[in-house]
Amino acid sequence: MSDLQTHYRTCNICEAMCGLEIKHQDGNILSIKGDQEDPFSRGHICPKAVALQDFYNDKDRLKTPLKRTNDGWQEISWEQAYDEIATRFRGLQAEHGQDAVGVYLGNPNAHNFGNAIMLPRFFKALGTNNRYSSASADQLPHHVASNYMLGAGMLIPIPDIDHTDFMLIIGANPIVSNGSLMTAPGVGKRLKAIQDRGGNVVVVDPRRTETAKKADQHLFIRPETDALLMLALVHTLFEEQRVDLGHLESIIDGLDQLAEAVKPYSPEAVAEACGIDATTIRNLARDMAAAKSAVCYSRMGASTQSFGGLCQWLNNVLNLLTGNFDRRGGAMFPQPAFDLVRDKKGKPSSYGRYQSRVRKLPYFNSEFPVATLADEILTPGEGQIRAMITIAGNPVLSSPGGARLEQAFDSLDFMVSVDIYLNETTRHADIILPATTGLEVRHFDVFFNSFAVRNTAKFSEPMFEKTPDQKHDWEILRDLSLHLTGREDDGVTPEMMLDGGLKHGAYGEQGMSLAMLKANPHGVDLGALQPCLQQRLQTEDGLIHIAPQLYLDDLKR
Ligand SMILES: Nc1nc2c(c(=O)[nH]1)N[C@H]1C(S)=C(S)[C@@H](COP(=O)(O)OP(=O)(O)OC[C@H]3O[C@@H](n4cnc5c(=O)[nH]c(N)nc54)[C@H](O)[C@@H]3O)O[C@H]1N2
Ligand SMILES: Nc1nc2c(c(=O)[nH]1)N[C@H]1C(S)=C(S)[C@@H](COP(=O)(O)OP(=O)(O)OC[C@H]3O[C@@H](n4cnc5c(=O)[nH]c(N)nc54)[C@H](O)[C@@H]3O)O[C@H]1N2
Ligand code: SF4
Ligand SMILES: [Mo]
Repeated sequence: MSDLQTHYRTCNICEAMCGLEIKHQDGNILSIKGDQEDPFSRGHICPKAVALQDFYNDKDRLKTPLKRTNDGWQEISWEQAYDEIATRFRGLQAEHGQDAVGVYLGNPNAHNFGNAIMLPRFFKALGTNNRYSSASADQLPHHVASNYMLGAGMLIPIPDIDHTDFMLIIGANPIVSNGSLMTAPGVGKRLKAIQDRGGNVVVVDPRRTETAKKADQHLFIRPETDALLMLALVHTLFEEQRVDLGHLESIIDGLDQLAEAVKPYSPEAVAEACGIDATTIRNLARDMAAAKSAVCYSRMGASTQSFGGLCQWLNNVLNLLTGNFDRRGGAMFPQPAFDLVRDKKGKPSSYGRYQSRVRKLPYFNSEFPVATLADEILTPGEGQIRAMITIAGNPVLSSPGGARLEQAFDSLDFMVSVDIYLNETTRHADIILPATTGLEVRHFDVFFNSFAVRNTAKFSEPMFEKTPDQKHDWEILRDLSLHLTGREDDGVTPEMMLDGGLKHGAYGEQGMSLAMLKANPHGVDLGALQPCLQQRLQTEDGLIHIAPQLYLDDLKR
C-alpha cells in the first residue's frame, strides 16, 4: 500500500471555483473536502464536488472512440476516427461550401482550460461560420451590453457582493445555482453578510425561490416585464433628481438621450404590466440611490427572455446612474491574471456581421443563436448544414425546441460528438470521441477569473494521470485540426499559452507565471476588486456609452 496523498485543485463543475482538498491512496478517493487554505473559497464546497469522483469511477463513462454501425456502436482507434472525420468533413465542405459543417459548443468548454485555449485553432482549421453554443441560451445579452457600452464583450461588471450595502437581484437564484457571472463560492453566506452589516437584499422573481426566501424584500414580477421595471427605476432617478454619476461623470456619454428615452416609463405607467405597484417601484429606486453602496445584479431570468438585451443594458444603466459602477460595493471589474480583455480596443464588434440564413437572426461573438440551429439543418438550400460536431454539449436537452433538433441531427449526412457520455445528443452521432474529465485534467479558470468577486489565480495539476489511450479534449481538438489541415504539430500546449498570458498580464512584473502558480497549489491571492474601469475601458473614444442606439431603437417593442 502506498502513502496517503493529498491533492489540491479547483472544482470545475460550476462557476464558483471552489478549492478542494482530496485525500487518496492507491487510486482510491478517500475524501473530498473544501480546501480551507484556498484564498478564494476558504473551505466552501457544495455536494456536487463529490461527483468528481463519480465521473472518475463511472462505468458508463466513454473511454474509447465509438462508431455507429449497423450492428450498433463499435470501438475504433483514434487514428481511424480522425481520418474518417477529416475525410467526411472536407468532402462535404468541398461539395457544399465551408459552412456545410456546423459546430455546437456546450457549457463545459468554459470550464476546461485546454479547450478555452485551443478552440480558436480548431475553428480556424474547420473554417465554418456556422457556429453555435450554449452561450446564446444563457448570457449573450451581458456580452452585447458590455460590447456596446464599454467596447469589449468580456469586460463584464461583477457585483461586489462582499462590500455592498444593497443588492437588487433580478431573475437569479444564486443560493441554488452558486452564482453566475458572479463567481463567488458560498453565495448564501455572502448574502447573509450583507444583512449582518445592516444592508438589504431585494429579489425580483416571479417564483418563490430559495434566494427570495432569504431576502429582505421579494417582488413578484410578471415574467418578461423586467425591462419595464428597470426603465421605471431609471425614470424615477431622473425625475426625482437622484442621478449621481460619481467618479465616472466626465466619461459618460449619452445621458441626455437616455433621460429623454425613459420619459414615457413612469412607475405609474408600468405598474400594471409588471404587477408591482408604483409606490413600491419608486421606493426601490430611492432605496438604491440612498444606499451607501448598491448594486443591481440580473441573470438568467433577465437574460434568457424576449427583452434580455434591454435588461442587461438597463442593469448597467442603474449601476451607472447611482454612482455604483466601478466602485467598491457596486458593480466592479476584476483584473484577472490571464486577461481576456487586454488589447481589445478598437476591435469591431461582430454583432450583425452576418444574418442566419433561414430566420435572419444576427451573428454575435462569432456565432448564431442556437435557437435557429434546427432551421439551418432542416431547411434545404445553399448554405444548409450537412454535418455537425458537438463539443461538450447536449443541445437536444438544453436548447429551445430541442426535440426538433433530434430530428435535425438524424437528418444530417454526418455527425461527430466530443463527449464523455452516450446521451440524448451524442446518440445521433456517427462517431463519438471521449475525452478525459474532472480529476484527470489540468485546470485553470480562463473565464471565471474574469467574473470573480475577488482577484485570485490557481492552477491545478491532474490528480490521476490519464491512460496512454485516453485523450484530453484539447488534444482531440489539436489532432482534428491537424488532420483537417494536413499540418505538422507545432508542439504548442495550453500550458505554454497560459504561461505566456500570465507573464504578459497585469501581474507579470510581480512574477506571475505558471511556475509561480505551480508552487502555490492552494492558489494566489491578488486582492479585492479595485476601481479600474478607466484603464480597462475598451471604447475607441474612451467614453462609456450609456445610451447605445441599438437599445434605444429596441424600446419600441
Ligand atoms: N430548459 C432549460 N434550458 C436551458 C437552461 C435552463 O435553465 N432551462 N439553462 C441554459 C444554460 S444557462 C446553459 S449553460 C445550457 C447548457 O447547455 P449544454 O452545455 O448544451 O448542456 P449540458 O447539459 O451542460 O451538456 C454538457 C455536455 O458535456 C458533456 N461533458 C461533461 N464534461 C465534459 C468534458 O470534460 N469533456 C467533454 N468533451 N464533454 C463533457 C456532458 O456529457 C454533456 O453531454 O443550457 C441552457 N438551457
Ligand atoms: N445545480 C445546478 N447549478 C447550476 C447549474 C445546473 O445545471 N445545476 N447550471 C449553472 C449555469 S450554466 C448557470 S448559467 C447558472 C444560472 O444561475 P441563475 O441565473 O442564478 O439561476 P436560474 O435558476 O437560471 O435562475 C433564474 C431565475 O429567474 C427566474 N425567472 C424566470 N423568468 C423570469 C422573468 O421573466 N423575470 C425575472 N425577474 N425572473 C425570472 C426564475 O424563476 C429563476 O429563479 O446556474 C449554474 N448552476
Ligand atoms: S459550488 Fe460549484 S465549484 Fe463549488 S463545489 Fe459546488 S459545483 Fe464545485
Ligand atoms: Mo449557463
